[in-house]
Amino acid sequence: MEEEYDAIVLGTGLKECILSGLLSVSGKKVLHIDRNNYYGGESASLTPLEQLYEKFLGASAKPPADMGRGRDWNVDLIPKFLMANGQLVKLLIHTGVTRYLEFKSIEGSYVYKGGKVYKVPADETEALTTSLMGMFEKRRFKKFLVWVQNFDPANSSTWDGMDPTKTTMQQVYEKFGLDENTADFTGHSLALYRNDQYKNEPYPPAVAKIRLYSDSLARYGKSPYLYPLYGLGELPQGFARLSAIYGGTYMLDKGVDELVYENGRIVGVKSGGEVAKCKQVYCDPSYVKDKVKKTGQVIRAICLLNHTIPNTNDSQSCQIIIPQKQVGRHYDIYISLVSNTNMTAPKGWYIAMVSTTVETANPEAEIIPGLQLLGPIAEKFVCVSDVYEPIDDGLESQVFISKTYDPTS
Ligand SMILES: *[C@@H]1O[C@H](CO)[C@@H](O)[C@H](O)[C@H]1NC(C)=O
Ligand SMILES: *[C@@H]1O[C@H](CO)[C@@H](O)[C@H](O)[C@H]1NC(C)=O
Ligand SMILES: *[C@@H]1O[C@H](CO)[C@@H](O)[C@H](O)[C@H]1NC(C)=O
Ligand SMILES: CC(=O)N[C@H]1CO[C@H](CO)[C@@H](O)[C@@H]1O
Repeated sequence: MEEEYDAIVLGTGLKECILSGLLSVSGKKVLHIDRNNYYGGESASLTPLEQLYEKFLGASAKPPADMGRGRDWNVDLIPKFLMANGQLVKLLIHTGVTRYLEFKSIEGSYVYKGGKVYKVPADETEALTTSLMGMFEKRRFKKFLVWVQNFDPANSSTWDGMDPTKTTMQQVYEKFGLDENTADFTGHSLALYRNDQYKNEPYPPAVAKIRLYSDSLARYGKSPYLYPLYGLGELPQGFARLSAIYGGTYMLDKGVDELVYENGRIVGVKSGGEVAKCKQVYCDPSYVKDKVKKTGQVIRAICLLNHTIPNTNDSQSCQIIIPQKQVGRHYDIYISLVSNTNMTAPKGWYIAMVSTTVETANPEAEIIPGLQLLGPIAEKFVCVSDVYEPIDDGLESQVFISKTYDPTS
């Protein structure tokens, strides 16, 4: 380890692997280390199924025989869907990582209102046929969607008299006469905000997020979301391969003793008694406990089902968002479902995830509204994890730390 690296990346979570891929492509000399002997860190996909049982229920726990072959399962610890027209997909195409992966479209996008599950209406046709709203509200919502589609920050005649620098999103809802339920599903299941703060801010970012949703939907039809075959864990590996092609070095199963600083600035990483020199470090919070603060907790329940989720038109994969207000909370509850269509479970089996930001001392009770939508659950694995973020921006030390994954799907 005599040479000096431009950057050392610690941890092989998705964010870290994207970084090392991009750094390598831009000509930087990168060393990538992970203490685990597998890719993905906290966001790994576990396979075979036996690994999931061992992790949550102990070394002697075994899945029942009717769950099929263990290696037909790829269970994401932190499942995430990709917006078809979003930044990550653009990055995958731009870097050519799409060569190593195959994606499928998620079949449905749903939202919870007043105890029931509804398909999310995202274009003008769907707006007019949805049972989510009454007849007059549908027309107002359609007018709103048309305005969103035409909005151009550079052309004041598309503003409809609403100054983008001064008008809040709440005022936009009021201008179109949209009621609180419509605002609720627009903000949470189209714009994907996690709470209601955006309502008091100027509207252009919210409009851009709604546009992203409908443009993504327009690309594939059934939902705006994509998901890799064999699970999200394929993504970090795709970026790792990219990095390797451009000369990046990967070392798995290698512990990190400490980060070495001179005058408050990073100069190397010590591992196995040796120091590898570097100019920068990029890492997840678990490698730098002294430079992060805990900001909350996330609860996630991985649920194995032998059926699709009721009221989702038998969708083989889908997302359901439960907006906070619908169940008297501050943060939304997210449900995702993947299955055999995505090569993550044997035929006839489904993997659902229910997740949210913890708000009380009894997190398991908080996800009950989500669990109740799933129907009978064959097996449930629950985990509550701490959320960390860096205490500074890293410019001085040149140690750049990512945030823990949020509960969104
Ligand atoms: C501005 O928007 C109006 C209304 O949509 C449109 O007719 C006009 O062509 C646009 N002007 C420019 C310069 O894009
Ligand atoms: C699903 O599992 C339940 C038991 O949890 C069982 O009663 C039912 O028959 C199973 N359904 C199918 C389609 O296998
Ligand atoms: C339900 O799914 C079927 C088959 O995929 C599709 O033809 C139909 O339009 C869907 N119905 C609704 C209400 O989405
Ligand atoms: C690309 C791919 O492997 N698609 C499979 C997804 O699952 C469906 C349904 O089980 C299969 O028919 C496809 O071949």
